[in-house]
Amino acid sequence: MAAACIFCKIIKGEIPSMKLFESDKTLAFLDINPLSYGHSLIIPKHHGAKLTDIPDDSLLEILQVTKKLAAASGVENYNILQNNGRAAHQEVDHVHFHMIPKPNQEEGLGISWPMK
Ligand code: D5M
Repeated sequence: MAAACIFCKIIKGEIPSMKLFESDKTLAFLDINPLSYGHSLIIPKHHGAKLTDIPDDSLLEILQVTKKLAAASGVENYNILQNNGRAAHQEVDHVHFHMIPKPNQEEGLGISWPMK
């Protein structure tokens, strides 16, 4: 944990979030500035700024959770995005994966949160 890190504060419950999933290694919650309805962030509880700072088992669980999150929400079209470094538009220095739904007319907006 890093005392000044906003995502560590979310993990510790010191600032609020819309939690979707939590395990001992992983937390998923809604992005505060969504690019689309259901835009969520999946993060390791282990603090690290860059992808290379995160243990492989934690990265594996993040992808498993991301997959389940998309399936549980009924979203078939989505982007997974993970930014490293300022030049790559990383704003928060705690590794996070964006899951950004791309709803279309066929899917509608029948997204069910939180993930069950
Ligand atoms: O994306 C950082 C993302 O983090 C950006 O989409 C906003 C989001 N964010 C920042 N603060 C919060 C809180 N407090 N709750 C939820 N989401 C938050 P990056 O890839 O670093 O550009």
